[in-house]
Amino acid sequence: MDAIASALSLKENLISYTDLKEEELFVIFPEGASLDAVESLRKCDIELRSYDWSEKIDPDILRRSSIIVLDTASEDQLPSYIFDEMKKNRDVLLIDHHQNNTLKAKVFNYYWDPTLASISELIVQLFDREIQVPLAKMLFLGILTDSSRFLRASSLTFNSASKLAKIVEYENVRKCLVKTAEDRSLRLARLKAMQRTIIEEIEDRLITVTYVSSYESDVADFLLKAGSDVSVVFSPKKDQTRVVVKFREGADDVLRKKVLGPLRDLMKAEEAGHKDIVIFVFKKPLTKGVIQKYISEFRKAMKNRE
Ligand SMILES: [Mn+2]
Repeated sequence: MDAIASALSLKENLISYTDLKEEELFVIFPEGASLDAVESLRKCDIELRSYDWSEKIDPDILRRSSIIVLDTASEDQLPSYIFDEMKKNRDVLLIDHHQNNTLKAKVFNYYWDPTLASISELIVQLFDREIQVPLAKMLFLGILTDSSRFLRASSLTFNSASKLAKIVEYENVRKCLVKTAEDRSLRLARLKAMQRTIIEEIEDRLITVTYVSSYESDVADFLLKAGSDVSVVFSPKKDQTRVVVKFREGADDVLRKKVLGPLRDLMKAEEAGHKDIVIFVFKKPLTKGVIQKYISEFRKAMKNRE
């Protein structure tokens, strides 16, 4: 949604502020539009088909053009003929906000700002005249989707949203967001995690330990919200096992040591993170049975440190 809104709005912008003509600008969505995006737009009374865009472009036209690539983090999101042209074309500009962007190292020019919650919020700032209602709705949806409804947001996110809220009713746009299939698997992961959660009490503090195969970070947050002081979530992946540890704000060092010490001894894994989040990456996939054994050893070790 963010990419669609940004691209269509940028085109509009370039037409109003430069001498570029409508027919000189091509909007390409190489992966098409996602079903969720189309559904959101439909609920907001916007027909994406009524806009001028395509999934492909003639490689000859591409070669003779300046290229702006929006909201794209890696080359797998692009067909190879576009990526190959991007690598060669000096007149290319990548604009992105993804934390892990591997594409920027491969192109001549980029603007990369991972503090942006969305590209849409950046594009809103480019307009200095009224934004048309359908584009305003799209940009608002782009911001809402990428910021997880303002869960990740900066002053720029709010500033742009506020500009849009003067053109379209926030409540009407919010209603256009669709529940994605992901929502269901996320809910399932949370419920499974709850079912498997064990609760330890150490000096009045509540520590929850569980395992899920995906959404471990979200599940760790969820367990904090549910009341834990520390949540420890094991997650077996194809070629590694991750353990996400999240502390409630204000957790003290004693508690940190009691939880992280035994995990370090047990996992002997690479560790990254900051104050309230620590992630261990163990370079081996573990089966559920082995993870359950690790969890019970971890419990014992925590108790022994008491
Ligand atoms: Mn985005």
